[in-house]
Amino acid sequence: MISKPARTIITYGTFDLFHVGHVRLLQRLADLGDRLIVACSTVEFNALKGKTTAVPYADRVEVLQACRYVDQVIPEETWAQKRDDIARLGADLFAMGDDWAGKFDDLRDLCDVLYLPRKENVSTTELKELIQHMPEKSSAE
Ligand code: C2G
Repeated sequence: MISKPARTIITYGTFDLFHVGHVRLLQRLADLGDRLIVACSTVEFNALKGKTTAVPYADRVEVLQACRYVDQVIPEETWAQKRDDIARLGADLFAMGDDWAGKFDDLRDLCDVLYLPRKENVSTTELKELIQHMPEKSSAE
């Protein structure tokens, strides 16, 4: 019986303050293939994106590695590495949340490209806002 070749999926992101929006995306991506690779943005690359992170890079990598849907985590250090990553890792599908819709269509000569609807009402930015305005102690205490 000839087994069908494993379908490899790759996605990129900061994954700061790992939350259910990230989980849902990774879960849906894992359902689309056999191997999910996540490229996690380094602190230096986030600086290029104009982003600061609350969680250190090594911790964001460890959290992603602990996620049941993720098979491999690699560093994301440049915008341009995607083409090399896709070729080197044999990715069949590049996918992101749809806040990036259209931004990576140039990769379509290398692999399928998919943008999935973001999970509503949760983002790292919103979490940071919430945390900053939380009372020190709950009124019940
Ligand atoms: N995401 C989502 N739903 C949310 C929040 C995020 O589906 N509520 C998705 C984003 O669309 C992205 C992934 O989760 O595909 C990671 O989000 P970020 O950590 O914010 O990644 P970002 O800073 O957008 O970096 O080269 C690509 C960049 O590195 C993407």
